[in-house]
Amino acid sequence: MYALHIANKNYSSWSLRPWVLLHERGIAFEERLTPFAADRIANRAAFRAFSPSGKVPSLEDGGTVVWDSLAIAEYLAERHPGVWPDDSRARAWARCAAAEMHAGFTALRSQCSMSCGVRVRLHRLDADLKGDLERLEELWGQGLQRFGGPHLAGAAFTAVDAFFAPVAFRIQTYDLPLGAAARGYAARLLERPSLRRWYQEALAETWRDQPHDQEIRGHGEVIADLRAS
Ligand SMILES: N[C@@H](CCC(=O)N[C@@H](CS)C(=O)NCC(=O)O)C(=O)O
Repeated sequence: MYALHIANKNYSSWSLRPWVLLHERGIAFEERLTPFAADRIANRAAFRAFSPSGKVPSLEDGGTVVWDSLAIAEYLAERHPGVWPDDSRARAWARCAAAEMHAGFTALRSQCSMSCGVRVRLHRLDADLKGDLERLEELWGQGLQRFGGPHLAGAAFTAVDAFFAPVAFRIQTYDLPLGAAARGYAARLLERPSLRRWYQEALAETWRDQPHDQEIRGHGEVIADLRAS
């Protein structure tokens, strides 16, 4: 059976991508969660026990280790149906959109760090963040319209939806100003049993990661904390 190494569900946006993809495709796996250590050097050393980059997620399949979320999606796609859309036009679009998320949206990722269980009022929406939100809205609108929804590349949940699942949590945490179509898609994602489960497990965590929390406080005011204390 696969083993998926992840970190804290509250904070680890990269971990969420393959975790939700495995759940949604009904692929059996064992979850191995290692919480972030406050000391980043110690953290890297601890994570290197199961991931050559010292980062999560990392998937183990017998003697094979796959240590990047996009590489994990491709590894799974070689072994299981439905990871990417069946239609080749939808598949090309989905791969581009997932790769754009993987390599881009840097203002969204850095200014709206994932923390599922808190609610934050941002100090400002700077031009970079506005630009990312505009692009997000354009991209999601295009996918939903072109492939008919309710998922980004058609009727089925595929890897591209998994790549944007952390953005749905960010929209909820930061109440990001987006139009009805984008907000509706994010809400639909968060209603899925897999993401509800991730959310409940994130809320139950009592670990706090100072570097993440500090980053969040640098960009906004925490107005609610719904996590277990
Ligand atoms: N490109 C990698 C990024 C992985 C990543 O940055 N993971 C974060 C967790 S959300 C991490 O392990 N950070 C620990 C560190 O940088 O020390 C992927 O897609 O898997």
